[in-house]
Amino acid sequence: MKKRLTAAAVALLIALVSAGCKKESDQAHDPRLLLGFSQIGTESAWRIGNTVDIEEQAENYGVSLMLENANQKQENQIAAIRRFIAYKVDVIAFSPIVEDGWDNVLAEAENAGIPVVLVDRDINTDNPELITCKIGADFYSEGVMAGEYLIRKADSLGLDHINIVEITGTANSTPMMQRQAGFFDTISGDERMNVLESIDGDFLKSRGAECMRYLLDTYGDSIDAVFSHNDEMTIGAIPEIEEAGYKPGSDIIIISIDGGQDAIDILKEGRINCVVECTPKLGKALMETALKLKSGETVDEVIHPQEQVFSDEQDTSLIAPRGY
Ligand code: GYE
Repeated sequence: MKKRLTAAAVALLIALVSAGCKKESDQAHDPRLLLGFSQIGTESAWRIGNTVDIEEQAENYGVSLMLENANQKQENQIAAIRRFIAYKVDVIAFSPIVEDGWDNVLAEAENAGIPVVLVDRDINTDNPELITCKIGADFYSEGVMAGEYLIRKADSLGLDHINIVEITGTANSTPMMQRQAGFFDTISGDERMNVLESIDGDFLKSRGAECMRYLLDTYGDSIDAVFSHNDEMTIGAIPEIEEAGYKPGSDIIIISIDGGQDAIDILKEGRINCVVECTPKLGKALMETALKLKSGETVDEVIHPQEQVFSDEQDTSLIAPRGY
């Protein structure tokens, strides 16, 4: 009897201990998807809007987000991706500041069995298998839309010659290369269009101002149009044009890309003529893709958001608040 009671007590003890252990380990294991995201930096309203959207959508979808800001440096992005691998995240996402130089770190992610999603920008690689999905705008089409607007504007003003200056985004970045290619391909068939110079403004407001000052000093009166690859550089350039004694929007045609609230407000004032939209709201598609990857579902290789053109051809007072 004594022996049987002892055995029952031991069995009960084992059951209690193992139930306790199970509970503890359940608590330690977070069933939520763990997503590592390396953001480029904070260079523009677009970028800040993109970060906020990704944070909000992670919250909405119950995704646990490890967010790292690279402060405009590729080496910081590479280090962040290595930390995500060491941390064994479920999915890695990043917005590559430039296209080249990612193969080694992405091979490390592949060896660790972690899928990688590109957000916003693209990379240049000999091994496209390193990337499972690309979520971002069609930058070439944005350049085309900017060029088409300029052609329509030349038609409506009856201009027979347009001297253009281009302030470009970060060299070797996807939006810089594709916006330029789309724009050039569109205007090159039009004999009225002449590009005086393309200059690197690095997507920064301060550089936009510096570039514009230089362009005005160099070409003065002969500038008819500015094509700027983002709102920040446009917003930097406009006061320089005004200080030099010209009216942006009438003396000089101003075309921008992004469509943040500040640029839209300037469009409404008539000091910008055209803003091609580039939406930073990529968070929903990112969360849905990451969740599918975690559960082993197939995902779309490329996801492009829908984009539009805002310009002085429409009633700009009807443009809804932009949210970034
Ligand atoms: O246009 C610019 C930003 O990659 C689409 O980067 C993005 C660009 C955007 O800083 O404002």
